[in-house]
Amino acid sequence: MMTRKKLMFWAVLTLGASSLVGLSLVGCEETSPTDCASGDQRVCMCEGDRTGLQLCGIGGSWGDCLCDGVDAGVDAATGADGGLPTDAGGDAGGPDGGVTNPCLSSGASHLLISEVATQPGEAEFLEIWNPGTSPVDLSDIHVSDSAVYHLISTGAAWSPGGAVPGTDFLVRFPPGTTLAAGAYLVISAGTDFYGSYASCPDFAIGDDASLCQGSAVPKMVAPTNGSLGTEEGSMLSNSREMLMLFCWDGSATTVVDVDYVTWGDSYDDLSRVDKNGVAGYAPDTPIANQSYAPSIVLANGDQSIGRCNDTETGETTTGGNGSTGHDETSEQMATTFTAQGSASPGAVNLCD
Ligand SMILES: [Ca+2]
Ligand SMILES: [Ca+2]
Ligand SMILES: [Ca+2]
Ligand SMILES: [Ca+2]
Repeated sequence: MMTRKKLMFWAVLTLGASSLVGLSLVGCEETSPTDCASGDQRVCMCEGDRTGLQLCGIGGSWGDCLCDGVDAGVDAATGADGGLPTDAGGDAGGPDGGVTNPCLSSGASHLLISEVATQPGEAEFLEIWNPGTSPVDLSDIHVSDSAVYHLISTGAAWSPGGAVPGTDFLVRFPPGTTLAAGAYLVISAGTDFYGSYASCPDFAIGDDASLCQGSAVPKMVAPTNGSLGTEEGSMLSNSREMLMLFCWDGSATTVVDVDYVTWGDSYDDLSRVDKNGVAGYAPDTPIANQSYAPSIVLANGDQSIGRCNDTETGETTTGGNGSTGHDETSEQMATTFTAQGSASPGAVNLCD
């Protein structure tokens, strides 16, 4: 299914290839009427047949074309000025590298993986937290437990490796999903969420229909070359695993890391990621050097692992693959995640 954004992307690219060159549309100050939804983005043409990015503003009007991340000028029709986007770094061309990846300037950096339950199988879930003071649009936000999640931007077919790929997943939020300031969101990966927590999750992964108190639980979306997984109750490995929350706009050649957690001391190259040597990325922290969250020990009364606050202790803030240049794989997860005696899906962690 093509999203509205993708349709626009292709429509404008097609137009650009056939008719924009030589028509004095350098800068492409868009004067078309209100035909978009606030927050939509599309490619526009800049001088020298390069592409820029155009954002739909409040009221449904396309704003100015941003070329090299810089407003190309004042809109001739409206007199409005599109302003300058913030370059969050990470692109290749100095202050701005040409087409601005919207993931680099979104509020995605304010999202955290806040709690994970790996066992028993019926109780598996992951929780996402927006600790910021503004709502965050989750339309381009993906989550995966696969160390090769980044291959989605290359168009590679889903191939997470390992013996049982049905226990791995790469999913995105349904377009238009937002997470309010301070809010939590729960994705069930188990077989009996209500039976475990007496509440319903916000979303579910896995290929089976999921009901909670008689109502269908919305599924996360499996993008092209992604997967919902097929092994509910065995999606989140008890012993060693990773979760990467990441942003991809569906067209950029690289993805942007948002938050990451790995657990288990007996790691392997499927349970921790290092994009060292992968084109377009900075090296991550070598997997042998990555700090890791504790595993749940049921015999100790553990129900989940979770964050007690939003401080990403030890995380390198520059030169990484994150949305604001952070190296998400450098966080001291042994410090920031602790075993929780009471899971709190959808609510602030008790940190008991
Ligand atoms: Ca498990
Ligand atoms: Ca898994
Ligand atoms: Ca982090
Ligand atoms: Ca919680």
